[in-house]
Amino acid sequence: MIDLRSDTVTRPTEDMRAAMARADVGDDVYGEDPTVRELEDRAAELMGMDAALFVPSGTMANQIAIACHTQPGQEIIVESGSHILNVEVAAMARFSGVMPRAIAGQEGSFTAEQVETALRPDVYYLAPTGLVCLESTHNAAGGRVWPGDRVREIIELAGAKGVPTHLDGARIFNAQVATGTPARELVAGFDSMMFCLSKGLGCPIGSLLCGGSSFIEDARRVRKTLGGGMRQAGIVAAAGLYALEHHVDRLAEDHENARLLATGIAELPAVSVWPQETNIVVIELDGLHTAPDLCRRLGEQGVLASPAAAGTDRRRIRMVTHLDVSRAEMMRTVDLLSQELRSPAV
Ligand code: TLP
Repeated sequence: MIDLRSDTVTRPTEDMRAAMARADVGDDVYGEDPTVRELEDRAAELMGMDAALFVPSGTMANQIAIACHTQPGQEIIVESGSHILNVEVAAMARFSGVMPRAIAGQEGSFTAEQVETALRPDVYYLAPTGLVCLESTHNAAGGRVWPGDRVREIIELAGAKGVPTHLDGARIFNAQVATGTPARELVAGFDSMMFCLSKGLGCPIGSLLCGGSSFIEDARRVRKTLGGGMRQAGIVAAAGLYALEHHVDRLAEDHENARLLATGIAELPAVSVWPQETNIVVIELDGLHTAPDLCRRLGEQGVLASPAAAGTDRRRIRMVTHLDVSRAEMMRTVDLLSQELRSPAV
């Protein structure tokens, strides 16, 4: 099976498993797991932030950040296609009592002027803006990297208004590799950020929430509230340390495989391919085919893909490259797509 549904589908390599088996562990709820501490210190250092917290998932990392930065009854600014808004089960409403104010971006990013308009003035009958969230790379926009100048202008504007900023950097290392800019520069100025180990980095579990020391102290309390305090978590943290050492630079191969796919099918009839920058390829179907049908037909022939926007889109397919797919498998996928798109839909 060539599984391109997501970069979350990877399985730990033999070397990663060996590192996990060797991990020195303790009870992390007592703060006694040396491997978790090492991972948190490494994450904070890589992001140029004071501290970091190891959490089970990207969703939990984002939701802890929202809970720590905001008060119930506030609004948070998000992009309309963002993961926080669309694929986190309305958790911001359930756990933090905040509402989203969505800005429609272009290719996943918006401007400081758009933020200026979305920020609520200090009027008693309006919900105050409690947080601005960006996402880079932007998943639903096809793995696009937020332009650095836009990020800086928004951070400056939010700072001037006293509104904190959070980055959903689930795939920040894809952004690092694509731009050649170290992650710590891409995230400079944000009050908090999170990145995932369980996507392109190939770990089985885990994300890191990074920020200032007192923010991370609060975050530790909220993590426990959500049931995210883990015990001998060093077993999985060891996979994270291994991945940060061995699986970052190789993301370039995933980007190259995505490029092969995107360019290989660009000229086919009945499709257009979104601009590809990292490891996500979005194929827009403009003919007779629908995304669920095409995904089913590809699946029957050994290639798994999903309709875009977490399965809700009937016209777009998302294919994601990762360390468990090879260049040869990408060529096979291009061949199969060529056959399917040239034949009439059934
Ligand atoms: N994304 C998953 C699905 O939920 C769509 C995927 O397959 O891409 N932020 C971003 C930008 C993400 O893409 C994801 C996961 C998350 C947060 C949440 O991470 P997890 O799945 O660890 O909760």
